[in-house]
Amino acid sequence: MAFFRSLSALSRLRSRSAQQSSLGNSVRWLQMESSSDLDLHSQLKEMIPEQQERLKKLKAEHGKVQLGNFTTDMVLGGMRGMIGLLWETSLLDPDEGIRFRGLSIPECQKVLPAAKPGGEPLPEGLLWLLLTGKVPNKAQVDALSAELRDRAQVPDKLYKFIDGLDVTAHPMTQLTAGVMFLQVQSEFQKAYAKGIHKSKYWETAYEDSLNLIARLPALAAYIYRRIYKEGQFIPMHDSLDYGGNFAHMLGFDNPKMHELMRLYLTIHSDHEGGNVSAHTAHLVASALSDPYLSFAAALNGLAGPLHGLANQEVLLWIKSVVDECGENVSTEQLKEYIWKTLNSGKVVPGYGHGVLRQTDPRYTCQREFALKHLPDDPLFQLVSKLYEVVPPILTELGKVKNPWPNVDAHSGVLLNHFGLTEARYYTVLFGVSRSIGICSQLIWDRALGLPLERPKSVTMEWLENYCRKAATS
Ligand code: NMX
Ligand code: MLT
Repeated sequence: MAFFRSLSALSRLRSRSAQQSSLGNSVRWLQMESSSDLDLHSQLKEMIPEQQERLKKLKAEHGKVQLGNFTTDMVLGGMRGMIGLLWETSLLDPDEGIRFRGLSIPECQKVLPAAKPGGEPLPEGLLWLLLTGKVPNKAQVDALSAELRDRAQVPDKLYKFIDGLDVTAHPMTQLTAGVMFLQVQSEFQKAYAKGIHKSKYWETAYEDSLNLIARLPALAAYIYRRIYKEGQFIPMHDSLDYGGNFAHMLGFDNPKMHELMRLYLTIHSDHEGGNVSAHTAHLVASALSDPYLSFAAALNGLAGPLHGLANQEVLLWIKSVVDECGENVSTEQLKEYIWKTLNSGKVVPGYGHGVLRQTDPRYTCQREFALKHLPDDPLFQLVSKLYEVVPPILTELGKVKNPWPNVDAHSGVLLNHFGLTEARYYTVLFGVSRSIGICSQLIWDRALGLPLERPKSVTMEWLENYCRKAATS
Protein backbone atom coordinates (compact mmCIF):
# COMPACT_ATOMS: atom_id res chain seq x y z
CA MET A 1 0.00 0.00 0.00
CA ALA A 2 2.78 2.37 1.07
CA PHE A 3 4.59 1.44 -2.14
CA PHE A 4 1.57 2.46 -4.24
CA ARG A 5 1.24 5.70 -2.32
CA SER A 6 4.87 6.56 -2.99
CA LEU A 7 4.49 5.55 -6.65
CA SER A 8 1.60 7.90 -7.08
CA ALA A 9 3.48 10.65 -5.22
CA LEU A 10 6.37 10.07 -7.60
CA SER A 11 4.17 10.35 -10.65
CA ARG A 12 2.62 13.55 -9.23
CA LEU A 13 6.11 14.97 -8.86
CA ARG A 14 7.01 13.85 -12.38
CA SER A 15 3.97 15.46 -13.92
CA ARG A 16 4.69 18.61 -11.92
CA SER A 17 8.25 18.78 -13.16
CA ALA A 18 7.03 18.21 -16.74
CA GLN A 19 4.63 21.11 -16.25
CA GLN A 20 7.45 23.10 -14.71
CA SER A 21 9.71 22.83 -17.72
CA SER A 22 6.92 24.02 -20.02
CA LEU A 23 6.00 26.87 -17.69
CA GLY A 24 9.15 28.95 -17.68
CA ASN A 25 12.17 28.48 -15.52
CA SER A 26 11.84 31.16 -12.86
CA VAL A 27 9.14 29.22 -11.01
CA ARG A 28 9.96 26.49 -8.59
CA TRP A 29 7.63 23.89 -7.15
CA LEU A 30 7.21 23.00 -3.54
CA GLN A 31 7.55 19.34 -2.92
CA MET A 32 7.71 18.79 0.81
CA GLU A 33 5.37 19.54 3.60
CA SER A 34 6.46 20.30 7.14
CA SER A 35 5.17 22.99 9.47
CA SER A 36 7.76 25.49 8.18
CA ASP A 37 6.64 24.69 4.61
CA LEU A 38 3.24 26.08 5.54
CA ASP A 39 4.75 29.32 6.77
CA LEU A 40 5.41 32.00 4.18
CA HIS A 41 7.79 33.91 6.45
CA SER A 42 10.02 30.85 6.97
CA GLN A 43 10.10 30.21 3.24
CA LEU A 44 11.23 33.76 2.56
CA LYS A 45 13.83 33.75 5.30
CA GLU A 46 15.38 30.71 3.71
CA MET A 47 15.48 32.28 0.25
CA ILE A 48 16.80 35.73 1.05
CA PRO A 49 20.54 35.02 1.53
CA GLU A 50 20.62 33.15 -1.79
CA GLN A 51 18.97 36.06 -3.63
CA GLN A 52 21.27 38.60 -1.93
CA GLU A 53 24.27 36.62 -3.20
CA ARG A 54 22.72 36.49 -6.68
CA LEU A 55 22.35 40.28 -6.79
CA LYS A 56 25.89 40.79 -5.51
CA LYS A 57 27.25 38.50 -8.23
CA LEU A 58 25.16 40.23 -10.91
CA LYS A 59 26.60 43.61 -9.89
CA ALA A 60 30.16 42.36 -9.62
CA GLU A 61 30.22 40.38 -12.87
CA HIS A 62 27.90 42.38 -15.11
CA GLY A 63 27.63 45.80 -13.54
CA LYS A 64 29.10 47.55 -16.57
CA VAL A 65 27.10 45.76 -19.30
CA GLN A 66 25.07 48.24 -21.39
CA LEU A 67 21.33 47.59 -21.56
CA GLY A 68 20.62 49.94 -24.48
CA ASN A 69 20.78 53.54 -25.53
CA PHE A 70 18.23 56.12 -24.65
CA THR A 71 17.11 59.04 -26.76
CA THR A 72 15.77 62.54 -26.26
CA ASP A 73 12.35 61.16 -27.31
CA MET A 74 12.44 58.78 -24.37
CA VAL A 75 13.31 61.56 -21.93
CA LEU A 76 10.49 63.72 -23.29
CA GLY A 77 8.10 60.80 -23.77
CA GLY A 78 7.56 59.48 -20.27
CA MET A 79 10.64 57.19 -20.29
CA ARG A 80 8.90 54.58 -22.50
CA GLY A 81 11.16 51.61 -23.13
CA MET A 82 13.95 52.79 -20.80
CA ILE A 83 15.04 50.02 -18.48
CA GLY A 84 15.48 51.65 -15.10
CA LEU A 85 14.06 49.44 -12.38
CA LEU A 86 14.60 46.05 -10.79
CA TRP A 87 11.20 44.34 -10.25
CA GLU A 88 11.30 40.66 -9.40
CA THR A 89 7.65 39.70 -9.05
CA SER A 90 6.45 40.02 -12.65
CA LEU A 91 7.56 40.88 -16.17
CA LEU A 92 5.50 42.36 -19.01
CA ASP A 93 5.95 41.34 -22.62
CA PRO A 94 4.39 43.80 -25.12
CA ASP A 95 2.75 40.98 -27.10
CA GLU A 96 2.19 38.21 -24.57
CA GLY A 97 1.25 40.35 -21.59
CA ILE A 98 2.06 39.77 -17.97
CA ARG A 99 3.87 36.83 -16.43
CA PHE A 100 3.82 36.47 -12.67
CA ARG A 101 7.18 34.95 -11.71
CA GLY A 102 7.29 33.44 -15.19
CA LEU A 103 3.69 32.22 -15.29
CA SER A 104 1.11 33.62 -17.72
CA ILE A 105 -2.46 34.21 -16.55
CA PRO A 106 -3.81 30.97 -18.13
CA GLU A 107 -0.92 29.09 -16.48
CA CYS A 108 -1.76 30.65 -13.12
CA GLN A 109 -5.39 29.65 -13.62
CA LYS A 110 -4.18 26.10 -14.19
CA VAL A 111 -1.68 25.68 -11.37
CA LEU A 112 -2.64 27.99 -8.51
CA PRO A 113 -4.98 26.46 -5.92
CA ALA A 114 -8.66 27.38 -6.20
CA ALA A 115 -11.50 27.47 -3.68
CA LYS A 116 -13.05 24.52 -5.49
CA PRO A 117 -11.71 22.25 -8.22
CA GLY A 118 -11.51 23.99 -11.59
CA GLY A 119 -12.30 27.38 -10.03
CA GLU A 120 -10.45 30.69 -10.32
CA PRO A 121 -7.07 31.05 -8.55
CA LEU A 122 -7.06 32.20 -4.96
CA PRO A 123 -5.23 35.55 -4.70
CA GLU A 124 -3.45 34.30 -1.57
CA GLY A 125 -1.80 31.72 -3.84
CA LEU A 126 -0.64 34.46 -6.14
CA LEU A 127 0.77 36.39 -3.16
CA TRP A 128 2.75 33.28 -2.23
CA LEU A 129 3.95 32.90 -5.81
CA LEU A 130 4.97 36.57 -6.14
CA LEU A 131 6.87 36.51 -2.86
CA THR A 132 8.66 33.21 -3.24
CA GLY A 133 8.64 32.39 -6.96
CA LYS A 134 7.18 29.00 -5.97
CA VAL A 135 3.76 27.60 -6.75
CA PRO A 136 2.09 26.87 -3.42
CA ASN A 137 -0.08 23.87 -2.67
CA LYS A 138 -3.61 24.11 -1.25
CA ALA A 139 -2.47 23.55 2.36
CA GLN A 140 -0.05 26.46 2.10
CA VAL A 141 -2.69 28.71 0.59
CA ASP A 142 -5.20 27.73 3.27
CA ALA A 143 -2.61 28.55 5.94
CA LEU A 144 -2.01 31.94 4.34
CA SER A 145 -5.78 32.60 4.12
CA ALA A 146 -6.06 31.89 7.84
CA GLU A 147 -3.05 34.11 8.58
CA LEU A 148 -4.57 37.00 6.62
CA ARG A 149 -7.87 36.57 8.50
CA ASP A 150 -5.92 36.67 11.79
CA ARG A 151 -4.21 39.87 10.76
CA ALA A 152 -7.36 41.56 9.41
CA GLN A 153 -8.59 43.30 12.56
CA VAL A 154 -8.65 47.09 12.26
CA PRO A 155 -9.21 49.49 15.15
CA ASP A 156 -12.72 50.99 15.49
CA LYS A 157 -11.01 54.39 15.40
CA LEU A 158 -10.35 53.75 11.68
CA TYR A 159 -14.07 53.66 10.98
CA LYS A 160 -14.65 56.83 13.02
CA PHE A 161 -11.87 58.50 11.04
CA ILE A 162 -13.48 57.48 7.73
CA ASP A 163 -16.85 58.75 9.01
CA GLY A 164 -15.19 62.13 9.53
CA LEU A 165 -14.55 62.42 5.79
CA ASP A 166 -17.17 63.90 3.54
CA VAL A 167 -19.30 60.98 2.31
CA THR A 168 -19.15 62.48 -1.19
CA ALA A 169 -15.33 62.25 -1.20
CA HIS A 170 -14.18 59.90 -3.95
CA PRO A 171 -13.88 56.30 -2.68
CA MET A 172 -10.17 56.36 -3.65
CA THR A 173 -9.65 59.45 -1.49
CA GLN A 174 -11.31 57.64 1.42
CA LEU A 175 -9.17 54.54 0.79
CA THR A 176 -5.89 56.46 0.72
CA ALA A 177 -6.87 58.43 3.83
CA GLY A 178 -7.68 55.12 5.57
CA VAL A 179 -4.30 53.65 4.64
CA MET A 180 -2.62 56.76 6.04
CA PHE A 181 -4.65 56.36 9.24
CA LEU A 182 -3.38 52.79 9.57
CA GLN A 183 0.21 53.98 9.11
CA VAL A 184 0.54 54.55 12.89
CA GLN A 185 0.59 50.75 13.13
CA SER A 186 3.78 50.49 11.06
CA GLU A 187 6.21 48.05 12.63
CA PHE A 188 8.91 49.12 10.18
CA GLN A 189 8.65 52.73 11.29
CA LYS A 190 8.84 51.74 14.99
CA ALA A 191 11.80 49.43 14.42
CA TYR A 192 13.63 52.08 12.38
CA ALA A 193 13.12 54.64 15.14
CA LYS A 194 14.71 52.14 17.55
CA GLY A 195 17.72 51.88 15.26
CA ILE A 196 17.25 48.37 13.88
CA HIS A 197 20.09 46.99 11.70
CA LYS A 198 19.48 47.27 7.95
CA SER A 199 19.79 43.50 7.50
CA LYS A 200 16.56 43.20 9.49
CA TYR A 201 14.50 45.76 7.53
CA TRP A 202 12.69 43.15 5.50
CA GLU A 203 11.23 41.49 8.59
CA THR A 204 9.15 44.49 9.65
CA ALA A 205 8.43 45.41 6.01
CA TYR A 206 6.98 41.88 5.80
CA GLU A 207 4.87 42.42 8.93
CA ASP A 208 3.52 45.74 7.63
CA SER A 209 2.88 44.33 4.17
CA LEU A 210 0.92 41.32 5.34
CA ASN A 211 -1.04 43.44 7.83
CA LEU A 212 -1.82 46.01 5.15
CA ILE A 213 -2.91 43.40 2.57
CA ALA A 214 -5.04 41.70 5.26
CA ARG A 215 -6.71 44.90 6.46
CA LEU A 216 -7.49 46.54 3.13
CA PRO A 217 -10.68 44.53 2.38
CA ALA A 218 -12.29 45.57 5.70
CA LEU A 219 -11.41 49.23 5.06
CA ALA A 220 -12.52 49.07 1.42
CA ALA A 221 -15.78 47.30 2.26
CA TYR A 222 -16.50 49.85 4.98
CA ILE A 223 -16.10 52.65 2.45
CA TYR A 224 -18.46 50.90 0.01
CA ARG A 225 -21.18 50.21 2.57
CA ARG A 226 -20.84 53.71 4.01
CA ILE A 227 -21.27 55.45 0.65
CA TYR A 228 -23.73 53.17 -1.11
CA LYS A 229 -25.51 50.99 1.48
CA GLU A 230 -26.51 53.47 4.16
CA GLY A 231 -23.71 52.42 6.45
CA GLN A 232 -25.00 48.87 7.04
CA PHE A 233 -21.74 47.06 7.58
CA ILE A 234 -21.08 43.37 7.22
CA PRO A 235 -18.44 41.79 9.46
CA MET A 236 -15.75 39.50 8.16
CA HIS A 237 -16.63 35.82 7.71
CA ASP A 238 -14.57 33.58 10.00
CA SER A 239 -13.62 30.95 7.43
CA LEU A 240 -13.82 32.42 3.94
CA ASP A 241 -10.77 33.01 1.77
CA TYR A 242 -9.44 36.52 1.01
CA GLY A 243 -11.45 37.17 -2.19
CA GLY A 244 -14.61 35.43 -0.99
CA ASN A 245 -14.47 37.37 2.26
CA PHE A 246 -14.03 40.70 0.51
CA ALA A 247 -17.05 40.03 -1.74
CA HIS A 248 -18.99 38.96 1.37
CA MET A 249 -18.12 42.14 3.30
CA LEU A 250 -19.15 44.23 0.29
CA GLY A 251 -22.52 42.44 0.45
CA PHE A 252 -22.23 39.93 -2.40
CA ASP A 253 -22.69 36.26 -1.61
CA ASN A 254 -23.41 34.84 -5.03
CA PRO A 255 -20.72 32.12 -5.43
CA LYS A 256 -20.04 33.40 -8.96
CA MET A 257 -19.28 36.85 -7.57
CA HIS A 258 -16.86 35.23 -5.10
CA GLU A 259 -15.15 33.55 -8.05
CA LEU A 260 -15.08 36.83 -9.96
CA MET A 261 -13.50 38.59 -6.99
CA ARG A 262 -10.79 35.90 -6.73
CA LEU A 263 -9.99 36.28 -10.42
CA TYR A 264 -10.17 40.08 -10.23
CA LEU A 265 -7.80 40.30 -7.25
CA THR A 266 -5.39 37.89 -8.90
CA ILE A 267 -5.10 39.57 -12.29
CA HIS A 268 -4.92 43.20 -11.10
CA SER A 269 -2.19 42.50 -8.54
CA ASP A 270 1.00 43.23 -10.45
CA HIS A 271 2.08 44.56 -13.86
CA GLU A 272 5.86 44.75 -13.56
CA GLY A 273 7.45 47.80 -11.96
CA GLY A 274 7.12 50.71 -14.38
CA ASN A 275 3.38 51.36 -14.17
CA VAL A 276 2.45 54.50 -12.27
CA SER A 277 1.25 52.87 -9.03
CA ALA A 278 4.01 50.27 -8.72
CA HIS A 279 6.73 52.70 -9.69
CA THR A 280 5.41 55.30 -7.23
CA ALA A 281 5.44 52.79 -4.38
CA HIS A 282 8.95 51.66 -5.34
CA LEU A 283 10.22 55.25 -5.49
CA VAL A 284 8.67 56.28 -2.18
CA ALA A 285 9.80 53.07 -0.48
CA SER A 286 13.34 53.70 -1.71
CA ALA A 287 13.51 56.57 0.79
CA LEU A 288 12.83 53.88 3.46
CA SER A 289 9.28 55.17 3.82
CA ASP A 290 7.27 52.33 5.34
CA PRO A 291 4.83 50.15 3.34
CA TYR A 292 1.77 52.20 4.40
CA LEU A 293 3.32 55.49 3.22
CA SER A 294 4.55 53.88 0.02
CA PHE A 295 1.27 52.18 -0.79
CA ALA A 296 -0.79 55.31 -0.06
CA ALA A 297 1.38 57.17 -2.58
CA ALA A 298 0.76 54.38 -5.11
CA LEU A 299 -2.99 54.70 -4.61
CA ASN A 300 -2.84 58.37 -5.50
CA GLY A 301 -1.30 57.42 -8.84
CA LEU A 302 -3.81 54.63 -9.36
CA ALA A 303 -6.59 57.20 -8.88
CA GLY A 304 -5.63 58.95 -12.14
CA PRO A 305 -7.91 58.40 -15.19
CA LEU A 306 -5.06 57.26 -17.46
CA HIS A 307 -4.21 54.54 -14.92
CA GLY A 308 -6.54 52.74 -12.49
CA LEU A 309 -9.44 55.18 -12.64
CA ALA A 310 -9.92 54.09 -16.25
CA ASN A 311 -12.07 51.18 -14.96
CA GLN A 312 -14.55 53.72 -13.58
CA GLU A 313 -14.37 55.76 -16.78
CA VAL A 314 -15.07 52.70 -18.95
CA LEU A 315 -18.34 51.79 -17.27
CA LEU A 316 -19.49 55.43 -17.17
CA TRP A 317 -18.63 55.74 -20.88
CA ILE A 318 -20.42 52.48 -21.77
CA LYS A 319 -23.47 53.67 -19.85
CA SER A 320 -23.34 56.98 -21.72
CA VAL A 321 -23.38 55.02 -25.00
CA VAL A 322 -26.50 53.17 -23.81
CA ASP A 323 -28.14 56.41 -22.62
CA GLU A 324 -27.60 58.02 -25.99
CA CYS A 325 -28.06 55.09 -28.39
CA GLY A 326 -29.86 52.36 -26.39
CA GLU A 327 -28.64 48.84 -25.59
CA ASN A 328 -29.07 47.59 -29.16
CA VAL A 329 -26.75 50.19 -30.59
CA SER A 330 -25.86 49.63 -34.25
CA THR A 331 -22.25 49.49 -35.47
CA GLU A 332 -22.75 52.79 -37.29
CA GLN A 333 -24.09 54.52 -34.15
CA LEU A 334 -21.18 53.10 -32.15
CA LYS A 335 -18.62 54.40 -34.65
CA GLU A 336 -20.24 57.83 -34.53
CA TYR A 337 -20.16 57.86 -30.71
CA ILE A 338 -16.47 56.87 -30.64
CA TRP A 339 -15.58 59.63 -33.10
CA LYS A 340 -17.61 62.10 -31.03
CA THR A 341 -15.56 61.11 -27.96
CA LEU A 342 -12.27 61.48 -29.85
CA ASN A 343 -13.24 64.75 -31.53
CA SER A 344 -14.08 66.28 -28.17
CA GLY A 345 -10.45 65.75 -27.16
CA LYS A 346 -11.03 62.72 -24.91
CA VAL A 347 -9.59 59.22 -24.95
CA VAL A 348 -11.60 56.04 -25.43
CA PRO A 349 -11.17 54.58 -21.94
CA GLY A 350 -10.02 50.98 -21.66
CA TYR A 351 -8.08 51.03 -24.93
CA GLY A 352 -4.36 51.57 -25.46
CA HIS A 353 -1.38 50.89 -23.24
CA GLY A 354 2.06 52.24 -22.42
CA VAL A 355 3.74 48.86 -23.06
CA LEU A 356 1.25 46.29 -24.43
CA ARG A 357 0.88 46.03 -28.19
CA GLN A 358 -1.82 43.33 -28.29
CA THR A 359 -5.06 42.60 -26.46
CA ASP A 360 -4.32 42.50 -22.74
CA PRO A 361 -4.54 38.87 -21.51
CA ARG A 362 -6.31 40.29 -18.45
CA TYR A 363 -9.04 41.42 -20.86
CA THR A 364 -9.12 37.98 -22.48
CA CYS A 365 -9.53 36.06 -19.23
CA GLN A 366 -12.34 38.37 -18.14
CA ARG A 367 -13.99 37.82 -21.52
CA GLU A 368 -13.73 34.07 -20.95
CA PHE A 369 -15.31 34.50 -17.53
CA ALA A 370 -18.17 36.46 -19.14
CA LEU A 371 -18.67 33.87 -21.88
CA LYS A 372 -18.94 31.21 -19.17
CA HIS A 373 -21.12 33.04 -16.65
CA LEU A 374 -22.98 35.91 -18.33
CA PRO A 375 -23.00 35.42 -22.10
CA ASP A 376 -26.37 37.15 -22.54
CA ASP A 377 -25.63 40.24 -20.48
CA PRO A 378 -26.41 43.23 -22.75
CA LEU A 379 -23.44 45.28 -21.52
CA PHE A 380 -21.10 42.32 -22.10
CA GLN A 381 -22.45 42.15 -25.64
CA LEU A 382 -21.74 45.86 -26.04
CA VAL A 383 -18.18 45.34 -24.75
CA SER A 384 -17.76 42.59 -27.36
CA LYS A 385 -19.04 44.90 -30.09
CA LEU A 386 -16.62 47.62 -29.00
CA TYR A 387 -13.79 45.11 -29.41
CA GLU A 388 -14.65 44.97 -33.10
CA VAL A 389 -15.30 48.67 -33.63
CA VAL A 390 -12.76 50.58 -31.51
CA PRO A 391 -9.38 49.17 -32.74
CA PRO A 392 -9.85 50.10 -36.42
CA ILE A 393 -10.86 53.65 -35.43
CA LEU A 394 -7.89 54.11 -33.11
CA THR A 395 -5.65 52.73 -35.86
CA GLU A 396 -7.16 55.22 -38.30
CA LEU A 397 -6.23 58.05 -35.90
CA GLY A 398 -2.66 57.24 -36.83
CA LYS A 399 -0.97 58.07 -33.56
CA VAL A 400 -2.21 55.43 -31.11
CA LYS A 401 0.51 52.81 -30.60
CA ASN A 402 -1.82 50.13 -29.25
CA PRO A 403 -5.43 50.11 -30.45
CA TRP A 404 -6.34 47.02 -28.38
CA PRO A 405 -8.28 46.82 -25.11
CA ASN A 406 -6.60 46.75 -21.71
CA VAL A 407 -7.74 45.23 -18.40
CA ASP A 408 -10.12 48.11 -17.64
CA ALA A 409 -12.18 47.68 -20.80
CA HIS A 410 -13.82 44.60 -19.32
CA SER A 411 -13.88 44.62 -15.54
CA GLY A 412 -16.83 46.99 -15.02
CA VAL A 413 -19.45 44.99 -16.91
CA LEU A 414 -18.65 41.87 -14.90
CA LEU A 415 -19.02 43.67 -11.57
CA ASN A 416 -22.11 45.47 -12.83
CA HIS A 417 -23.69 42.12 -13.79
CA PHE A 418 -23.43 40.81 -10.23
CA GLY A 419 -24.87 43.99 -8.71
CA LEU A 420 -21.73 46.03 -7.98
CA THR A 421 -22.99 48.83 -10.19
CA GLU A 422 -21.28 51.85 -8.61
CA ALA A 423 -18.52 52.69 -11.11
CA ARG A 424 -16.92 55.34 -8.89
CA TYR A 425 -15.96 52.51 -6.52
CA TYR A 426 -14.18 50.30 -9.07
CA THR A 427 -10.67 51.69 -8.66
CA VAL A 428 -10.78 50.76 -4.97
CA LEU A 429 -10.99 47.09 -6.02
CA PHE A 430 -7.97 47.62 -8.27
CA GLY A 431 -6.17 49.22 -5.32
CA VAL A 432 -6.86 46.32 -2.95
CA SER A 433 -5.50 43.91 -5.55
CA ARG A 434 -2.44 46.03 -6.37
CA SER A 435 -1.35 45.87 -2.71
CA ILE A 436 -0.46 42.21 -3.34
CA GLY A 437 2.10 42.98 -6.05
CA ILE A 438 3.42 46.22 -4.64
CA CYS A 439 3.95 44.86 -1.13
CA SER A 440 5.58 41.65 -2.41
CA GLN A 441 8.18 43.64 -4.31
CA LEU A 442 8.61 46.08 -1.44
CA ILE A 443 9.62 43.23 0.89
CA TRP A 444 12.23 42.20 -1.69
CA ASP A 445 13.39 45.84 -2.03
CA ARG A 446 14.23 45.73 1.68
CA ALA A 447 15.66 42.20 1.60
CA LEU A 448 17.97 43.04 -1.29
CA GLY A 449 18.90 46.43 0.17
CA LEU A 450 17.94 48.29 -3.01
CA PRO A 451 19.17 51.88 -2.92
CA LEU A 452 17.45 55.28 -2.94
CA GLU A 453 16.00 55.97 -6.38
CA ARG A 454 17.39 59.20 -7.82
CA PRO A 455 17.51 59.49 -11.62
CA LYS A 456 19.03 62.52 -13.32
CA SER A 457 16.84 65.26 -14.79
CA VAL A 458 17.83 67.94 -17.29
CA THR A 459 16.33 71.16 -18.64
CA MET A 460 15.21 71.86 -22.24
CA GLU A 461 18.22 74.17 -22.56
CA TRP A 462 20.55 71.36 -21.49
CA LEU A 463 19.00 69.04 -24.06
CA GLU A 464 19.19 71.66 -26.85
CA ASN A 465 22.86 72.31 -26.16
CA TYR A 466 23.68 68.63 -25.84
CA CYS A 467 21.89 67.75 -29.11
CA ARG A 468 23.53 70.67 -30.96
CA LYS A 469 26.97 69.52 -29.83
CA ALA A 470 26.17 65.91 -30.75
CA ALA A 471 25.11 66.99 -34.27
CA THR A 472 28.42 68.82 -34.92
CA SER A 473 30.79 66.25 -33.44
N1 NMX B 1 -8.09 56.94 -27.05
C1 NMX B 1 -7.68 58.06 -27.69
N2 NMX B 1 -6.41 58.42 -27.87
C2 NMX B 1 -5.49 57.57 -27.41
C3 NMX B 1 -5.81 56.36 -26.78
C4 NMX B 1 -7.17 56.07 -26.58
N3 NMX B 1 -7.58 54.98 -25.94
N4 NMX B 1 -4.67 55.74 -26.43
C5 NMX B 1 -3.65 56.54 -26.83
N5 NMX B 1 -4.15 57.65 -27.42
C6 NMX B 1 -3.40 58.80 -27.92
C7 NMX B 1 -2.62 59.43 -26.78
O1 NMX B 1 -3.47 60.26 -26.00
C8 NMX B 1 -1.54 60.17 -27.54
O2 NMX B 1 -2.12 61.33 -28.07
P1 NMX B 1 -1.29 62.73 -28.12
O3 NMX B 1 -0.05 62.43 -28.91
O4 NMX B 1 -2.22 63.66 -28.79
O5 NMX B 1 -0.98 63.08 -26.70
C9 NMX B 1 -1.24 59.20 -28.69
O6 NMX B 1 -2.42 58.38 -28.84
C10 NMX B 1 -0.05 58.30 -28.47
O7 NMX B 1 -0.22 57.62 -27.25
P2 NMX B 1 0.38 56.15 -27.04
O8 NMX B 1 1.85 56.26 -27.18
O9 NMX B 1 -0.33 55.18 -27.90
O10 NMX B 1 -0.05 55.81 -25.55
P3 NMX B 1 0.66 56.23 -24.18
O11 NMX B 1 1.69 55.22 -23.85
O12 NMX B 1 1.11 57.65 -24.21
O13 NMX B 1 -0.55 56.14 -23.16
C11 NMX B 1 -2.49 55.19 -22.19
C12 NMX B 1 -1.09 54.92 -22.74
C13 NMX B 1 -2.99 53.93 -21.50
C14 NMX B 1 -2.42 56.31 -21.15
C15 NMX B 1 -3.42 55.59 -23.37
O14 NMX B 1 -3.52 54.54 -24.28
C16 NMX B 1 -4.81 55.99 -22.91
O15 NMX B 1 -5.01 57.16 -22.55
N6 NMX B 1 -5.80 55.04 -22.87
C17 NMX B 1 -7.10 55.32 -22.36
C18 NMX B 1 -7.08 55.33 -20.84
C19 NMX B 1 -6.91 53.93 -20.29
O16 NMX B 1 -7.57 52.98 -20.70
N7 NMX B 1 -6.01 53.79 -19.30
C20 NMX B 1 -5.86 52.52 -18.59
C21 NMX B 1 -4.49 51.87 -18.80
C22 NMX B 1 -4.42 50.57 -18.03
N8 NMX B 1 -4.39 50.80 -16.58
O17 NMX B 1 -5.20 50.27 -15.86
O18 NMX B 1 -3.53 51.55 -16.07
C1 MLT C 1 -1.29 48.38 -14.87
O1 MLT C 1 -1.88 47.32 -14.59
O2 MLT C 1 -0.52 48.92 -14.06
C2 MLT C 1 -1.60 49.04 -16.17
O3 MLT C 1 -1.90 48.13 -17.18
C3 MLT C 1 -0.64 50.12 -16.57
C4 MLT C 1 0.75 49.73 -16.94
O4 MLT C 1 1.16 48.59 -16.91
O5 MLT C 1 1.49 50.67 -17.33
